[in-house]
Amino acid sequence: MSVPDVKKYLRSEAMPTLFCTGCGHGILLHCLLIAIDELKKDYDNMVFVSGIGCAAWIPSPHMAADTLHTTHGRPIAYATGVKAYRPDLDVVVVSGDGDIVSIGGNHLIHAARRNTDITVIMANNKVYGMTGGQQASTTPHGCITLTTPQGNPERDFDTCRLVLGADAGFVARETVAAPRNLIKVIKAALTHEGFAFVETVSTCVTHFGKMNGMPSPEAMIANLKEKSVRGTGTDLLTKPLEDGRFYTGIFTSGAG
Ligand SMILES: Cc1ncc(C[n+]2csc(CCOP(=O)(O)OP(=O)(O)O)c2C)c(N)n1
Ligand code: SF4
Ligand SMILES: [Mg+2]
Repeated sequence: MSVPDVKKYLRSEAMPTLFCTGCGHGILLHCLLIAIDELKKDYDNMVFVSGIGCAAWIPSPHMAADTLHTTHGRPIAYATGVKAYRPDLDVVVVSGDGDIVSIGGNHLIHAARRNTDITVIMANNKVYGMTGGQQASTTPHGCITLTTPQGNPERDFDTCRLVLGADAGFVARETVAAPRNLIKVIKAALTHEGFAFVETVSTCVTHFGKMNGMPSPEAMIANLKEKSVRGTGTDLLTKPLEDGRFYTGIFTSGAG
């Protein structure tokens, strides 16, 4: 299998990436660029919007494109403004779970409800990575974080289910342990007309993995492979799995 050379999409002065060794955000960046290349997208017609956090660094500073590095929790609001003013542009939000569904959850559900024609790629590393690994609304029940040393007493959001409940037309989840599938999902999202949501599961190696039995990037990848269960159809999301397992795939790609 040949892999496209994506260096032309990157700012060489920003490489190597700012991420910790083995962080899945780098894999997501690579997969996004391959998807753009394989679709032969006009890079000059695309705008990438992020908030604040490690994941928010995926577009900026790494991508040699028009990028908006905005405020924590608000990338979807900025992206909505860009799309409203310039509907001809392809607007893609790439940011963290904290940005998109914790502090930014309100913008997420309303963009889904309105069927705003943007693609939202949420890098779900299960914590607020940049600030030291605090518990987020995506931290699974029982997991140890900086702020839940006895284990998280709360349950986490299933963000795919949340946006589906707000009538999102395209909803998918994939992990960084399945890059070829992740590329396919991103390609499908980028070609979907209307609101498209992709959750990319990629646990934070530094702040989540080490506290929850995944001390290395290899252990994180092995865990994601073990826990992800492939499937399609929206009814999957109403049947949560046990033992930390979760569904991956395109759950819906109909009209929003
Ligand atoms: C309004 C506001 N609240 C809090 C912060 C502090 N802050 C910066 S990054 C961040 C966490 C980012 O988490 P996430 O979006 O999940 O990205 P990650 O670093 O995990 O990839 C927080 C809480 C901030 N910059 N602005
Ligand atoms: S702190 Fe976590 S999310 Fe941030 S770069 Fe390191 S491994 Fe990635
Ligand atoms: Mg996060």
